[in-house]
Amino acid sequence: MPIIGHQLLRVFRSKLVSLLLLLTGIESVLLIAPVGAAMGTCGNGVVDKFEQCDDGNLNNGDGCSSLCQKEGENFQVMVYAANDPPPTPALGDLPLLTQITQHGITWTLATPQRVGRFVNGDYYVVGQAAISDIQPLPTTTNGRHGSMLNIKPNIQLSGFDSRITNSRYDPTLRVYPPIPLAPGNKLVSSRSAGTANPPCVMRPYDTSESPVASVSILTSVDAPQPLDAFRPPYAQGSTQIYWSRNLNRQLLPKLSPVQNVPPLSEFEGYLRRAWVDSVFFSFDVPAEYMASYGRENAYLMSFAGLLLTLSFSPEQKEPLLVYLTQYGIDLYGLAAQGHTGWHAHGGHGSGRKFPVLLAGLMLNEDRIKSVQADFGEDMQTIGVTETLPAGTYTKSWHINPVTVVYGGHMGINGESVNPGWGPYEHLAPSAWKSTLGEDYRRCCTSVSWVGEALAARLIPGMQQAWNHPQFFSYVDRWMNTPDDPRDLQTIQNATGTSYDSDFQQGQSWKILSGGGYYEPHRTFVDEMWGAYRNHSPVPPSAPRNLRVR
Ligand SMILES: [Ca+2]
Ligand SMILES: [Ca+2]
Repeated sequence: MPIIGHQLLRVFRSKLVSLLLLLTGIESVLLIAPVGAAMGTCGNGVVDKFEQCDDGNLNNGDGCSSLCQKEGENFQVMVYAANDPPPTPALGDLPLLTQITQHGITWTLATPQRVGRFVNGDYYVVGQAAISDIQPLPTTTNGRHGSMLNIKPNIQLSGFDSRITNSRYDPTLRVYPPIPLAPGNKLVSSRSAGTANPPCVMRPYDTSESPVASVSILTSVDAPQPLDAFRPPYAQGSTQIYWSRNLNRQLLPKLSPVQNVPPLSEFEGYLRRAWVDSVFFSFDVPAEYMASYGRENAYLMSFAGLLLTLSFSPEQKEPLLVYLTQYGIDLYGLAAQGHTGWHAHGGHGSGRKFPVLLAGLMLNEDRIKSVQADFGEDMQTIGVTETLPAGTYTKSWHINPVTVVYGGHMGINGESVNPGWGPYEHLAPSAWKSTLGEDYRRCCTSVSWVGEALAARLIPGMQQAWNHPQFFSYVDRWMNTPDDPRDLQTIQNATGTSYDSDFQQGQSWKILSGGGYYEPHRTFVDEMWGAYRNHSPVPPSAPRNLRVR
């Protein structure tokens, strides 16, 4: 009975509000929008299903919105289920706003607009709108705080900030108020760093190359969205909207934690804001929260991906799951619109395939699962069919009949770019044209892949969807086959380069253990590997056929 009573009260209040607005002539749209039909219990003072808060009123701007969602940065990611789907707000239920502020960026609307939020908290406006002001204001003189209307895939240029290096800044990509928005438009607005660029995420004593601090995205849609709608990708032309009710959360394992488990909140913090990832080399990434290098990107995916395999409750996992899925949707949106991907180039191309496949699996979307794009992990892990030619260098990790080699600095086709930038591990070190590949194999790729490969093994279906078994074989080889000292000595004798224990096989974290890298919980991935990979049967790692020269 109380529920019915509340609903009646809610309907009464809504009609009263409608009537008052109608009488005062403020809001004619309410004539066609059944107020409160979908959100019947908001305003009854009780936090009901689908509500983040309920302050007993339908006012906006007091911390709890007319949709009973927490306002501003307090917005809460909720678990929505397909068998009990969330409502789609009526147009008149959405807050009518003239200003939207997110992550330090404020958009002012020329006229009041109906404003909703996607499941991750990002904002949308319904229908045509005009942005009359942005703060901080995009500057015309020195090129700070740039906004772009939609991101054109694969042009490798950015309009965010004139200090973006390597000729990747293009002022013609910038837009300035007044900016008209029509459904399908995504206004990607940035806030520039001050005189000093922010420190790197997961590499705190280095400064990011990107002068961009943070990015917020305002999307225009043609109608109010259900409460569980993901933001459509920021890539120009992408309009697909997925729903979090369809997330296959039951696929995620519920493993017992290991000793050093990072807090979910840390990785939610990195991933909550939009990861804009179109320009290769990360020259324009929002550096306050996004990794500035593929290695750190893959490390971050490793930590976050493995966190999702642990025995947190669905409610605890949901924010991180939603943020990671949104990143995967955004990356897929770029690839689907012609972005060629994140190719092998040292460690720069790592860390993108995992979030795309996670999104595909979680949303059971075949198009995403079969994404076509370059990924560093796949270009840098190459299967080798033995038997090796006579006289070929043989390392202790060779296991007949099939093994894998590192693909080199630019992967399988690297030799065509620069001598020594392709596969080299099948050659004796004395025949290596460069140690560049080996340097980056040890410093900047293998170590960061361990966690994402393990997470992909642990999430049912992901290893299959990855569709590149060489990656998994390679990571097994890296982790389960310690460097043979004789190999290291041979490399040193031939090239003059020695690799100390921070750069050796069998671990994922020693590079993190000093020199300004990520310190807390650095052994998490290795502990997870020990608990959940070493227990599985692995190929024999016993040295055989050692040293032919
Ligand atoms: Ca309520
Ligand atoms: Ca309120």
